[in-house]
Amino acid sequence: MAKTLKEKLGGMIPKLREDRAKLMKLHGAVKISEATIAQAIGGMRGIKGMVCDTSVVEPDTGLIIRGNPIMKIKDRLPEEIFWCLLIGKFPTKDELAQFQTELKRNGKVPDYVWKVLKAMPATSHPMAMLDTAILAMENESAFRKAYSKGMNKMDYWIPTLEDAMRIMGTIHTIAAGVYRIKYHKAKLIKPSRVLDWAADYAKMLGLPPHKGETADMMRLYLTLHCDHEGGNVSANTCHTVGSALSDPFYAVSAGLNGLAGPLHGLANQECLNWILQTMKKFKGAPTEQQIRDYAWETLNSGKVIPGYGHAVLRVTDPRFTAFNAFGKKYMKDDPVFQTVDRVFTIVPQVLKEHGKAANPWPNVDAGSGALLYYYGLREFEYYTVLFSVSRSMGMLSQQVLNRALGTPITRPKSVSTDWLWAQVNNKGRNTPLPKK
Ligand code: HAX
Repeated sequence: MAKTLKEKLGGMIPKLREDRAKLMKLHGAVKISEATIAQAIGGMRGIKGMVCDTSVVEPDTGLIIRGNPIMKIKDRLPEEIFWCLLIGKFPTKDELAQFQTELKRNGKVPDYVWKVLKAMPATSHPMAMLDTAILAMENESAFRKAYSKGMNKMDYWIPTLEDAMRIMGTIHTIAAGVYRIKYHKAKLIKPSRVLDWAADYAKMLGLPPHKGETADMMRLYLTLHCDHEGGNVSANTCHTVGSALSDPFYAVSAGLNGLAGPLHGLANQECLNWILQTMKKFKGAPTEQQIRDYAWETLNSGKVIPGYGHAVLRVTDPRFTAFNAFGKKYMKDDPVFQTVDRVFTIVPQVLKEHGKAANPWPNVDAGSGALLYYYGLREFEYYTVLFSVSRSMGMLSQQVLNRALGTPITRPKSVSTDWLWAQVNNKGRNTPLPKK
């Protein structure tokens, strides 16, 4: 019989702990980063001050999951990706089958969660609904129960993994329920006993199957958004909240609240909105010149062009490339997809001329909306929920590993503006302080 995820992880943890302890003891004083005033004011961009082993994002290559560039593993199932995020290798066929069965065993959404969702105002944003549902489910937390009974630190990862399985087992069902409740799509569709995670999600949303293409698109979507190292807003928030030993329901809900911001995950709803506005303005798929004009109009009105730019990447996001290739294969004549593709040829030039964005290239959010729209998911306010279902894999795997390694509570040092001025003057600059 294949090993379970818990058995596999349990077997790895002693060595992970030993290696971490050795690194701390022998090399803890090695300097890895310095911070400037610009970085302290500018969102700590580029300061290396946390550890994340599930994935790395390099400016010139994009997302790498446990050593695998995302383009090489884009056709893997999301369940395989979750396993790999945690274990560092892909599961065997038997391990995968067992893991999928275990996820289904964790798939019951408590009735009170549906009641909470149905009680929310009709105008609630789908992200507020999803995050509320995850938080409401905190009542199920195995970590909280074990902690309040008294638990050895060495065992923290065990109920954390149980909570992770519970969240992974239910989040797609909850997310589909959010969609059907929010957009009045008749009754909820129950999870299947046989479908994989992504195909089941597509089915529970009630999307037409398009001869299996919708499920394929969903697998790709959930695989590509799975993780993006540790410093982005959602991962970092989840990490910080979890570091206080708040259980995964608290931490993931908090991380997802960060994902709901327009500079982060909400950009995908903003992106399709921008594309559709362009099409509306020019009555159909716009020409290159029309896109150029509209891009300048957006920039000149002090707004950002959603889906372009990145805090770390300095090339076209490979995840955008993967979505674009899927679109070219299945919907090359679709006007929304054609507009996305045309925008890709124009907007980077415009952003370069504009001269502000450090990265003029598209990020993951620039392309995904056109695919969702094509397969019938037209409520683009909902798109960040799909992103969240996927990103829960990264947040949860990071949290389980952090509990296994005993990562301490996060507590960076903040400084006051006066202190910054004092540093400037201590360096012999003697700049007069601004008047208060
Ligand atoms: N359109 C217009 N201006 C842009 C821009 C864009 N797409 N991207 C960056 N800029 C501007 C910034 O607003 C900033 O202007 P100010 O100096 O006036 O403040 C300047 O260029 C420098 O910013 P940067 O260093 O290039 O970018 P940041 O690291 O500060 O921010 C963002 C990265 C992703 C937030 C930014 O590029 C942006 O706002 N993009 C549009 C929104 C978006 O697509 N977000 C999704 C990102 C991917 C993600 O996290 N998904 O979840």
